This record gives sequence, structure tokens and C-alpha cells, in this order.
Amino acid sequence: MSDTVITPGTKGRTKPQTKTQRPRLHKVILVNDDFTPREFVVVVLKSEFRMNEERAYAVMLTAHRRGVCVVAVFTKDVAETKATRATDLARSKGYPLMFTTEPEE
Ligand code: TYC
Repeated sequence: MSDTVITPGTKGRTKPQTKTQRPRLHKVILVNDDFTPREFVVVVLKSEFRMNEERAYAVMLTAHRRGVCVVAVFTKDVAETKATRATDLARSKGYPLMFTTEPEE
């Protein structure tokens, strides 16, 4: 699919106007739960989202306190793949930790 939209030229113009549309970005959201250990959340954020310890801890704590935290934004495919990988990793260790995605406004 092309990201370039050709709009019809208006009267008197010879050149059509072109508008380049950036792909809409999607947020990956970390959801709090009562069971996943804090340390494990930090491990997942570091391994799947390439965060350092300090950043991963801050994101984990925000989700813990507020219920959710935006981890990062990506194109739709990348956001969904990363959210699925991170959630599957938690599931493979028996934790209910969840990552979701939603389009940015
Ligand atoms: N609330 C969890 C606990 O107290 C830790 C946690 C933080 C879990 C963030 C999920 O997204 C999360 N063990």
C-alpha cells in the first residue's frame, strides 16, 4: 500500500498536489495486575523493549500505581508483534501480565 495520496489538481494548476501521510502509530500499553512480580515486569521491559533498568523500573511503577502505562509507540504491525511477544513470554512463566495496543490519537 502506498502512503502517498494524489489529490486532484485544482482549476488553473497543471501540477497535482501530493500529500505524504505518515502511518498512524500505535501505543503498546502495559497493564497492571496483582500477581506478576515487579522484577519480572522489569525483565520483560528490558528484553522486549530494549529499556535500561532505570527506565524499565519507572514504567513498571507507573503501571503498578496508575493501572496502565504507555511503553512505546510503533507502527501497527511492530506494536502488535511486540505486545504479543511480551505477553507470551509472561504466559510461558505462568504470569497474567498483559500488554495491549491502541492507535494514537
Ligand atoms: N502489581 C504487581 C505487584 O505488585 C507488579 C506489576 C507492576 C504487575 C506492573 C504488572 O504491569 C504491571 N507484584
